[in-house]
Amino acid sequence: MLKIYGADLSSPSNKVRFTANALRAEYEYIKVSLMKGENRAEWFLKLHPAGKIPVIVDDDFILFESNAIIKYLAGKGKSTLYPEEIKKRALIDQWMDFIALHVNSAVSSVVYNRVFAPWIKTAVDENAVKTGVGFLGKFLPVVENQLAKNVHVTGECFTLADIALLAALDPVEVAEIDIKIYSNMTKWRDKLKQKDFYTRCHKDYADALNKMRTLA
Ligand SMILES: N[C@@H](CCC(=O)N[C@@H](CS)C(=O)NCC(=O)O)C(=O)O
Repeated sequence: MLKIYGADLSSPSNKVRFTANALRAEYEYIKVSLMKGENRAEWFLKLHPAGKIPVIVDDDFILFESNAIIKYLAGKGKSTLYPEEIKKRALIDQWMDFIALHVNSAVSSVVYNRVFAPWIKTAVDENAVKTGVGFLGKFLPVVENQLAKNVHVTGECFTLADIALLAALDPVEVAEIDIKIYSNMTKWRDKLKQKDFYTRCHKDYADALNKMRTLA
């Protein structure tokens, strides 16, 4: 059976689980504790030489990088989440790259410095927060404009690009990033958060974080 190695508070891991759920794929979810350094253990470094989650193992096939993983899963299932038609696929790739490079990286940087760094008592990089918030102010309006014109990120159909954006935005409340000003994106997000693929695996980011805080 497909194995997904990840963690509840990892957006890329959740992205993989959202996709597997949307595809109705059976899988085993194996939690890897970054706090305990399990990602640096010898057994895990055999799966990912840089010690990062998520990773999947599908029989004897090992794959890391969440976008590569979700494309593989959707491709294997011949799903409309990632259609074979070359132009449709190119547009999904375009938005997935945009989300990874301009949205997810900025959200991650703000989350790390506003939430995780103080918690693990590491120096907070205020400049990184400022830069991250600045990038979001520049790039989220592009997504908002796209969602003002389309039901989903690439048009009418729900695709991997929607899953990628949903996962990237998951920590915004915890990191106190205000996205309510983007009404179309908020409407799109609220609707998708009701869906089975999301609710089935998702421990609300804030809940999971609070639980970890009480264990720390
Ligand atoms: N680009 C990668 C990002 C993976 C990543 O940075 N994962 C984080 C958790 S969200 C991690 O494993 N951090 C542990 C480390 O870097 O030591 C993906 O999309 O899969």
